[in-house]
Amino acid sequence: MSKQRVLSGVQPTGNLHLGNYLGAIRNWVEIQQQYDNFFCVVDLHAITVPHDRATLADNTYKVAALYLACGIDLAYSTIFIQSHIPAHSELTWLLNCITPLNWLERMIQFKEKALKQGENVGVGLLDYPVLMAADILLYDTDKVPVGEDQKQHLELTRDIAVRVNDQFGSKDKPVLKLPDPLIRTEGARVMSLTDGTSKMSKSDPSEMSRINLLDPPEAIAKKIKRCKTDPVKGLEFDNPERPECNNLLTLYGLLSGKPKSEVAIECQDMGWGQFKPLLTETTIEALKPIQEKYQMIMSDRDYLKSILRDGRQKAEAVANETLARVKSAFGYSTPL
Ligand code: AQP
Repeated sequence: MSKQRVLSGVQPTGNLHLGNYLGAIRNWVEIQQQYDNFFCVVDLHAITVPHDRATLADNTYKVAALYLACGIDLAYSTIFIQSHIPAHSELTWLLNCITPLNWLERMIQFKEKALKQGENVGVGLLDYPVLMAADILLYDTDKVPVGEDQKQHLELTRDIAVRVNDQFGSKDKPVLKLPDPLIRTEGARVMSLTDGTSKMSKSDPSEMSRINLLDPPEAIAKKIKRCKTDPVKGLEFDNPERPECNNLLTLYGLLSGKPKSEVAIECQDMGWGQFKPLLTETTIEALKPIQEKYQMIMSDRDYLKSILRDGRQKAEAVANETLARVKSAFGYSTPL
């Protein structure tokens, strides 16, 4: 029996942080042996908010290098760059034409990001989830490992696929495969260091709100030293009055590899003065091997480019086949 297909990606919109790692990439690494995996750097998504043309290409390579540094293994996984495969944009157009506008206007991420951009909000930001649906559906994906913030977009992807199948397929011959989200409970939502009620995010204007995977030890120490806490003695999980406490304990558990029950007992009598150095040391140690491997990969750009070239060829073959199937179902003639 062939393996089920997994697809996921990260935008090259800035420095990848612990949320991207614990909510997404680390889970990809853990499950990769069981699946046939496609991991893309979603650089078409990166221009849905104002971007810097001088850094886009470089950031894209850096994210690909981080995938490898975090443990993505080419024996099980294909890594490629989204914009190198035109089928992503073409399927987006076809899906746009069958997606009701009000489905997109309902998306929480659109509402949140549109608020920040005011009058300048672009059509691309509204259309982001359709591009994401195209990314997923092109690969006949079975499972999409993402953080909890992407759950609504996954539901929309399924709704779009159902609509295509209803309009252009038949019960025994669906056009598109319906994917399922794969969301871990622990690490699904890593919160900001400066506000335990909002998610850690690349676009937060405050650098102090996140720990980046490539932060040097001094920066990690400074961010944890200054992160928001509370005046209560003793540390505990799951107290809604103490969101920062829950987040920092969760980070400690995930980065140390200790189960929640063990962390709860270890930290129950600690004050912040004792806990913060422990979290600092654990974070630095957890990120060290990733940072070392990243430097090695980035010192050989030709090797990285050859991986991405191979990845493109493999991914493009699958994507083009699906695109042809959808175009035929929509009633298009085959190219002459
Ligand atoms: N705080 C988070 N906790 C858990 N998972 C997270 N992810 C992002 N933030 C957290 C997961 O990382 C993957 C890639 O995300 P993305 O870069 O494509 O876009 P995003 O979700 O919008 O991430 P950011 O950091 O918040 O970027 P900006 O600020 O540019 O929007 C996804 O699987 C996501 O769930």
